[in-house]
Amino acid sequence: MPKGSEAARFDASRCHDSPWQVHNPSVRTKLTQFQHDYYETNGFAVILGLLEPDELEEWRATVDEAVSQRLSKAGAPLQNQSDPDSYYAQIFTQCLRLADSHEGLRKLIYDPALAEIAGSLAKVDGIRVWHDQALYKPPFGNPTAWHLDNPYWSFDSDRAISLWIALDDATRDNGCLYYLPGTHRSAGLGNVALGTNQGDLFRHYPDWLELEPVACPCNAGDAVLHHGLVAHAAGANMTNKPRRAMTCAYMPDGSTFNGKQNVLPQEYFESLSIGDPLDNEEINPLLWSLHA
Ligand SMILES: O=C(O)CCC(=O)C(=O)O
Ligand SMILES: [Fe+2]
Repeated sequence: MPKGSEAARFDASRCHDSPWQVHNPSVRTKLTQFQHDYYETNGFAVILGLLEPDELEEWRATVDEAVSQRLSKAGAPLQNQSDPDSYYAQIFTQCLRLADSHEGLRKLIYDPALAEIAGSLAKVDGIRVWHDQALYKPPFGNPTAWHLDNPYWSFDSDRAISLWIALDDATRDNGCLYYLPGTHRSAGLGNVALGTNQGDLFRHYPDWLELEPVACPCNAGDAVLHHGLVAHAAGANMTNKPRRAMTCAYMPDGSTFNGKQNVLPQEYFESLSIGDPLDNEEINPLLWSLHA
């Protein structure tokens, strides 16, 4: 069981016996005990080689197409490019819930194998999709400030989890992810909007200033999973090429409604009362269940 600062270091050793590496694509839903223990302790875990080269090509082509479609529709909701010159629009091109409108992407995102990976790492009985999102950091794009994910969303859980798949190599130069290990265990409701100050989150959590951030550089086709309450960020893109990533945020079946609208359609939002369980099969389908 990895412990303390030793556990926190992410060492992307790509040797054949690396505990982060997928060895056999047909059993990639079974992560190593090391990955499970590391996630429990630190709130994030890496899967090297999640996508095979031909799968990576399919993901790239499908996500690129879905993003172009979304951006080509004037005034389309669930994207952040209405003012492309704003600081926020230059952190990343963010397109949410692409699986709703792009069938090819829906097939990729609704893959029960991915949900099983998320559900087994999170140690829950059932996993529902919260939202997918493409996050393309543009050339010379702004950094992604330190933040937590779950406090943005409409349902609360201490076991929400996100899957972040690198479609390009993500490096310290172009905006790889960074984590503050173990913060999922001390996080509260305090959070920040993604703004121009990288460190605003630490106003809520001054004790976290003592923690050493862990960088997670990874290759295209690798994936990182993180707990909905672990503090994370991404660096600026100092290169002249985009850093593309496709993500899916998952919530445990039965997570509880907290009154925030976030990405919920108006009618469904208005029908909910605080404390209601996440159980809407149409909007947040159950993608994997331990007992299925
Ligand atoms: O890709 C990024 O820059 C940030 C990703 C992130 O915050 C997330 O996936 O929750
Ligand atoms: Fe995030």
